[in-house]
Amino acid sequence: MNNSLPENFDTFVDGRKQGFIRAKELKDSGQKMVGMFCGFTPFEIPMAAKAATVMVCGVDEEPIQDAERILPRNLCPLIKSSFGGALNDTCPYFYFSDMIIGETTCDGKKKMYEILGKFKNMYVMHLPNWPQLGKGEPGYELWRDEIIKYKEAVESNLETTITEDDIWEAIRDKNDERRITKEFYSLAKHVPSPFTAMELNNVLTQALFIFDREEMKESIRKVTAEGRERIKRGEFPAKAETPRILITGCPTSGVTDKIFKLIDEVGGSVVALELCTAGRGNETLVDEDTSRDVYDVIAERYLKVGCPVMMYDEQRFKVLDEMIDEYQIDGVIDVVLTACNPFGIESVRVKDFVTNTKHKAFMKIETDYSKSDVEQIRTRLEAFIEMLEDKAASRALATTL
Ligand code: BJ8
Repeated sequence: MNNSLPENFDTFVDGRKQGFIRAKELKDSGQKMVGMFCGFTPFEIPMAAKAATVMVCGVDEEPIQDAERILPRNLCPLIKSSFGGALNDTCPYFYFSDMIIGETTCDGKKKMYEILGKFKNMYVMHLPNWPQLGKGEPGYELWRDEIIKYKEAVESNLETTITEDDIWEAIRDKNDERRITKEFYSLAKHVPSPFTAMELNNVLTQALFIFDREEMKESIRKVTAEGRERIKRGEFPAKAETPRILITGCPTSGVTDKIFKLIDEVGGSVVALELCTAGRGNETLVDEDTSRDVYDVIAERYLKVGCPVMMYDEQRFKVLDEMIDEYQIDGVIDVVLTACNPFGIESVRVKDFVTNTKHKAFMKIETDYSKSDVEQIRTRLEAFIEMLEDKAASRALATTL
């Protein structure tokens, strides 16, 4: 297949950087912007206030040095990079955000927010780390109340009023985006996948920086159409017998080149992402039944984000289970950012599930935002892909018989 990047996919290359100009234009036009860190904070609330939402998680190595003047060095790079970008105003998204929403997920973020809140306008949502989270349980009621308090904080910070109708409209809009996004990445179920790892990842991570919602959805529809065309024409970046990889673990936007680019280079095919940008954040919708309580439908849906920062969470394993089967996965790579306790500790369980329940190959990559381990990771990935080749060939043969 022709390796030059088709125009439709080009929209998503460097989308985060291109978004700087878009964010400035948006602010110049008088629209508000809300910075967010996490898939647990309901996007629908700032959207209902007609504000743009932007992910402010740091993805660059440069701000880390500044962050380490205040934060401990032995902290996850995502936290340090985010903090450094906010500290020196080198991250335009922090600079343009009218308010920042944090959440009590991991200890590192929680404690960083305490300091960040001294120089940025922050609101922190409290997540319930309780074993029982069904409706009527104290944990559930706490979470529903938190969503109402969050709505009130957005209203007072953005000096606006949010009606229930505004929230229902935002629910439909966000669900629509989730459906369109899932339609895109589900094309990778095809054997072989019509996308390279970088294409798949770029669309899923960079679409978030197109703030005009209709433009964003249209751009995703275009790459979905391009994917369908490739399948129809039989033009694929990989072969049926290329090892099919699922990526799980910590957010990967700061390590894209070490994971997605390298897997493309060493001859694997990334077809599924159990990450916040795909399986973890898109598989469940908010119930659109307007006869129900609007805060209940949001509370319910956001408790289904399968992330190890929550205790007693089974959702991540349910999604992993389904994705491994549906995407015909040969091997799972668990990416753990240095010093991330929730994902680091849960990696033991993920390995056990992948190898002993699903009988698939497993590899853990522990890394940070530096470039020092690129060649070491390349060598490990080469060996992993090579190890999978025979099994992948048998899998491909079995599906053609
Ligand atoms: S829903 S994945 S965005 S918490 S910052 S836990 S890497 S030590 S990010 Fe996340 Fe929400 Fe879950 Fe998604 Fe570890 Fe670093 Fe903490 Fe992190």
